[in-house]
Amino acid sequence: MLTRTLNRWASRTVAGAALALALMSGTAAHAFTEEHVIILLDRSGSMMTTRASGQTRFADALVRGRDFVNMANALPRLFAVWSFEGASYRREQGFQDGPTTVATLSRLTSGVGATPLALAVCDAADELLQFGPGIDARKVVHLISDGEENSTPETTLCFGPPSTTRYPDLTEGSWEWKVRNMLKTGDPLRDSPNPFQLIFDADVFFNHLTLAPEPFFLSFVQGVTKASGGRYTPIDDVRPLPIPGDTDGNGCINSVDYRFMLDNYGLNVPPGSPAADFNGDRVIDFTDYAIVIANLGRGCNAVLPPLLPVHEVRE
Ligand SMILES: [Ca+2]
Ligand SMILES: [Ca+2]
Repeated sequence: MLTRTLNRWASRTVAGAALALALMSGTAAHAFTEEHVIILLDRSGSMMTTRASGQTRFADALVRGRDFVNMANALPRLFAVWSFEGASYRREQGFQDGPTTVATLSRLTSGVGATPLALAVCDAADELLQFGPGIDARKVVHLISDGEENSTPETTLCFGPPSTTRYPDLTEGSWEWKVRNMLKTGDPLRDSPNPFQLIFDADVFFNHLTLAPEPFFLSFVQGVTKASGGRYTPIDDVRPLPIPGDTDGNGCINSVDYRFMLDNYGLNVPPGSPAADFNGDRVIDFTDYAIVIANLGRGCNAVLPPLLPVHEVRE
């Protein structure tokens, strides 16, 4: 299997070179006609941790996934859904439209195993690079996870020891170095000064009391999402789940959020506030307007349940 994988990597070098030329010509950046996304959902055992809201991380991860799919977007999108747990990942759904994806996300259940995060991210990146040749698509790995890599098989290309140094100075050969390279160049063993070929989004559930996942992991995810033009959303177990359109983070989408978005309307970020740029494309425009309108009223009239102690599951 490794040999086959290696051959596939080698054969892609030509395609990678062609894409690099397209990027350097300066045409690809503004020529996107579609967006292709793989939603990468962590099913490892620790996702059964109960958050202060009373929901498990996994249940809230599904809400985040559905909110992401339902969010207004400037480009038409196709989504695939993969989940990972134990020693591998599952393709839950191939590239489909939004409603199909929401239905898929609603039927998933959590597992009990460890976290093959590096394997899942690298193979999702590989699949995205090969999907839809000839389409100028923005390609996005959208990770929803609580964990650090700990079970990628040794026989796979993105296996490696943890980096001993913090992002951006990643140890050569570490799994973080390979994942970063893969998202950047399509080759886990090759870095490049050129822009990332793929965008990396990450929702990361964490516990600020136990500092899990560890700060090295969070700074890695934050660094790579930012460098690739993606979005990083840390989700503390004791805080309400973020809702698209919430400019002040109080868990309720109301006229305050609407007015704040209008005050920033038409601006690039900066000087516009990133809090009003709900889709993270560095401009506050009709897409952000549509997002706040679609979510108006969410979380506002609820009598919030008392916060429960977090019941952490380690895996
Ligand atoms: Ca609000
Ligand atoms: Ca925006």
